[in-house]
Amino acid sequence: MTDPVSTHGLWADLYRPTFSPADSDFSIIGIPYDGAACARKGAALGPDRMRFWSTHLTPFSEDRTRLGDIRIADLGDIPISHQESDFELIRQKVAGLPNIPIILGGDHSVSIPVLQAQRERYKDQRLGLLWVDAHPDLCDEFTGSKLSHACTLRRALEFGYDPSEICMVGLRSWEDQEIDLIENGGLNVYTAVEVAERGMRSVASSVRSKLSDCDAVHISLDIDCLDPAFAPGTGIPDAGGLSTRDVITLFRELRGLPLIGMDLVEVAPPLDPSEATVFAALKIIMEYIAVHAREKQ
Ligand SMILES: [Mn+2]
Repeated sequence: MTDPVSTHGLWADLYRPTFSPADSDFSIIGIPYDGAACARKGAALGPDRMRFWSTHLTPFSEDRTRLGDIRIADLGDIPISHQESDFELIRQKVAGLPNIPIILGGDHSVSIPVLQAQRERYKDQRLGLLWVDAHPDLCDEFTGSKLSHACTLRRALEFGYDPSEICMVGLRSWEDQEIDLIENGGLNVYTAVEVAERGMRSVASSVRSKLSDCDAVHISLDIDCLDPAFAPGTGIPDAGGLSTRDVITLFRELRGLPLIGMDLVEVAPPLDPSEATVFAALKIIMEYIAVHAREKQ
């Protein structure tokens, strides 16, 4: 899992083999699956490359928050051979965690059981969802499947997520079957254009106030939220997207919110020989961890 030139241990030294979920802040689980991706595949290799390069990260965020007191349990991968039955295993695993899950995709379909598990863990509570993606993934069915990566948020609505407590940031690509929900579904939509024109500070502050009454907030982040200039290594790169800086600004503004987990999906290392996409994903994960570390201090 490490290479001879590693400068740090796995997950920037925040992981120890002896850490268990019960005595750690975060559980990392990889889901190396891209069988539901409709275009270019490669996201199945995301978890492996993210772990590999995490050994070159330092245990600091960019504002010099020390992450050294954070403990990460890495529970390895859940492989998928049969989507329906193995998604049920993911749901059970995540639902039983005593700490904060960070789930590494895989294509965005792997978030379906994660969102279901989070809904279960926080049932009867106000559960907000921050959806950061180029796409709404609100299709009822796509390429003949209800478990397509284009159906993830649609399934989440069926699990009982309240549209008024869902904030969608970075959207810029639509399927016809999604338009009615986007325009009339009561979701909080902040398109990539709006971020470009208003600035992320302003958008993030709106997101923050929308989610401020929630008891728990999950983040689902598709790396294609970023402009292909920042993250070309993804199945469907869509121009006109967010900058990595925008996402870091958004996360910084989440301070004080009850963050209870994140999935980060669609990182496809074979589609980006520079591996900048993997490093962008790692930066986002470390800044997410830093939001928690600042609360803990
Ligand atoms: Mn997407």
